[in-house]
Amino acid sequence: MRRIVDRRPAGAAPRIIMVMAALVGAVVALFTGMGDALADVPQQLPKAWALNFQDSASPVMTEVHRFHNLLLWVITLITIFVLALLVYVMVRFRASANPVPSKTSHHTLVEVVWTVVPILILVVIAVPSFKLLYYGDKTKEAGLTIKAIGKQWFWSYEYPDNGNFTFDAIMVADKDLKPGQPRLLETDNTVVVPVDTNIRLLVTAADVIHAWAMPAFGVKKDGVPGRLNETWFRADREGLFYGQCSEICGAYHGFMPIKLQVVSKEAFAKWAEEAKQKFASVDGPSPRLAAGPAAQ
Ligand SMILES: [Cu+2]
Repeated sequence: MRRIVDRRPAGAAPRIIMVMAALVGAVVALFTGMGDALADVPQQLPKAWALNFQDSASPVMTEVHRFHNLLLWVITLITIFVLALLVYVMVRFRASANPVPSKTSHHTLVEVVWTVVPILILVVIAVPSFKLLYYGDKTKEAGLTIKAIGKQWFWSYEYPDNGNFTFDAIMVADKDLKPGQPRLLETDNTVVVPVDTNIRLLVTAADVIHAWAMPAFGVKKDGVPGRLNETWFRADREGLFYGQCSEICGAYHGFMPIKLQVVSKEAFAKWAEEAKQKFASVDGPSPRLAAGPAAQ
């Protein structure tokens, strides 16, 4: 089941109107810069009543899918086995068929089996589990580093490799949503990353514990005040992806979403250049201070 929803209008309008609309859109995009360049792209969103995880967009999530499928087999077989044993015992040893119950209390072979077999099952699970844990831990070759800082109740981002600019991403309120923007997931500023690039993600927090979670990338990392946690992802396609804070961090925990756009490497370079001008530098004075009387 594909979960990428193309929000472009369906082809019901006459062709000439569609062509004109496309032309106008292109001209508008040309003149308004990155704001519109970021619009009108495929979105990957959670769907009501959907089963299973979101489609994977990063190698770690692909491995999470694989590990989940292995566990699903293991748990299904164990459940069927236990259910079959229960049914067998209920029928075979029911009171009416066994007026005199057995007094058996030990059976060495059975006890060895029911100790050793679960250990073997756990070992079978542990090996890929630890491999996955270390795979998702950090990347040796990062093409880009991004720092996400959880705050009550929004995320701040820093791009140390691209001029060390920083910006906040605050949720867009329901009344301000534009058509096609998902409720509780849209933010005013977008985290932008290049496609097919290892992104080193550093996560921390300024006040309480938050967690930066992006289902399509298999990322869920706690942001702990005073600590710097690390993880990574590599988006395999362009588009808009959404996540949320996944640590109950206070009254507005549900209102600090993450909106991330994956773009081509060229588009990212262009965006980073513009962002360097548009956003404040981590090393520079705070724009709020600079604008106020205290800056004199
Ligand atoms: Cu939070």
